[in-house]
Amino acid sequence: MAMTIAMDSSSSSLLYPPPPVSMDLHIENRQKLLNRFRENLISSSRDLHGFILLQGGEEQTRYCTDHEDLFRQESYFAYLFGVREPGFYGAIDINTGKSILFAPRLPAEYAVWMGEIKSLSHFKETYMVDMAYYTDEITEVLNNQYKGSGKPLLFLLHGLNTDSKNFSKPAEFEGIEKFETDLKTLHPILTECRVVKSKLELAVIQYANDISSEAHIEVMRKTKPEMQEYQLESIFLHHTYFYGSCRHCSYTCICATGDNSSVLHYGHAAAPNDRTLRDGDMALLDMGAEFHFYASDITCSFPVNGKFTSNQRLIYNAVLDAHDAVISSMRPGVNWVDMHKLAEKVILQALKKGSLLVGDVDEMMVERLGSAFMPHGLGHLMGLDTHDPGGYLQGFERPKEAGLRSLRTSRDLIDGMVITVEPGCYFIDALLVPAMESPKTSKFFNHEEITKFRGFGGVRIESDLYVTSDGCVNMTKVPRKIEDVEAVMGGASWPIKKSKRMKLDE
Ligand SMILES: [Mn+2]
Repeated sequence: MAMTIAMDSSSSSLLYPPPPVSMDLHIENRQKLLNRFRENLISSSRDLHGFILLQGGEEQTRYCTDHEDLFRQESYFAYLFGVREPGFYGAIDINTGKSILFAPRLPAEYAVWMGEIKSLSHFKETYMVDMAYYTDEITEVLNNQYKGSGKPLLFLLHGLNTDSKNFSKPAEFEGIEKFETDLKTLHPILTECRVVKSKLELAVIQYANDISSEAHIEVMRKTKPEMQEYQLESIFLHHTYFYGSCRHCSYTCICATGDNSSVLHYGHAAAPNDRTLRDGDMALLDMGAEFHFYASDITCSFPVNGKFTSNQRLIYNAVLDAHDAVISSMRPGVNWVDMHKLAEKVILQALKKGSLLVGDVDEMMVERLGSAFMPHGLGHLMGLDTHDPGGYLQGFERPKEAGLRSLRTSRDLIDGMVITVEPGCYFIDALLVPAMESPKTSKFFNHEEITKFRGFGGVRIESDLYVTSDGCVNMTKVPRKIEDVEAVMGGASWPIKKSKRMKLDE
């Protein structure tokens, strides 16, 4: 039942529909958690009894209406059980290792409006768990399964998401007072399980990357001045859904052109990708499709008319050099803050070479000048969530310096981590003006040159990398070099075929 998702690199498109993802992926995830959980209990001299219990996501309606937003499973629950329907609970018996799903008991009228009511045996088989019951049987089932003494112990999920500052919601159900509960043990162990990806997870993330890479290329080829930003978004969404069966994106598409490309989170409801593309603009497109709960997160930057100007070249190559320098330095044990600083340094050096900055780059680094051009972090862990949890270990403090405090992780790299590399260089008045006026950093600016870049927007280049034992692998397959971007925008195939010229009839 091992999943085989492979891209035929000779064809321009993936085969569709994609093969189903095997639930072995989630069986492995549960086994990994169970092993680590047992080790943790043993090392703290606790009994190997009780249940890990998670509550899956619930359906939400739009405000006071009955309009149901398309459901997407909660990520920790998806990691362990792969269940796509709302209203479920899932348990793992720590003693026996058995997995139990609890499905909602649906009313008879569900069959009229929503379709067939699926049986418990259907869920047991589909999701490859040991047992399936209804959610109104949780108390009874867990009491019957429990072999320890006293009240059965439930390990519930409660802990901080260091990106959103929100807490995950521990399971709640009628009768929970009949159990002992532990809110502390599960979250750090389960989060750490998610940090290192299995081969099966990597294959799914690779699929999301392949289809999103293809879609980015499709957008590049179709982009022309006078189009609307949302049309680029639409091409991406169509390609990933039509050819890749990706019904969700990992995040809202950022389709920024011209000065908008310096707005880091452009594309939201108040800035809805609705500008007209102008000849001479740069485009910055940050878009990634989600497949079987797993994310991709890719940014391409290019001139909308297909030809880089010398100013665009300067900024683009500064960012590309930073992107490539980081990727060549990544391997287990390398610290992410150091990678961020490396990217900043490469960008500052390029800006100095391009006469936008003057002075000593090491001095600029001391004054944190890099953050005036790249205020965001270099990259983040990625998996079931675009910003995957686990970036900061418990008790670990965020850096406080400008730029570094935006980092979503400060960790050392580990074999099997998936992390984005997304350096950027932006001309943001709200940052540049104070830096140009500050007595500490004013001297570094060639004020006349910098002025020419006001309104330029920005460039970001973002790829998804997984860390291997001796380096890393780039999962994102889009043209990056200027000549390749221009060639693909001009209609060349990608990957550009370097085959020998065929002998044709003369
Ligand atoms: Mn990203």
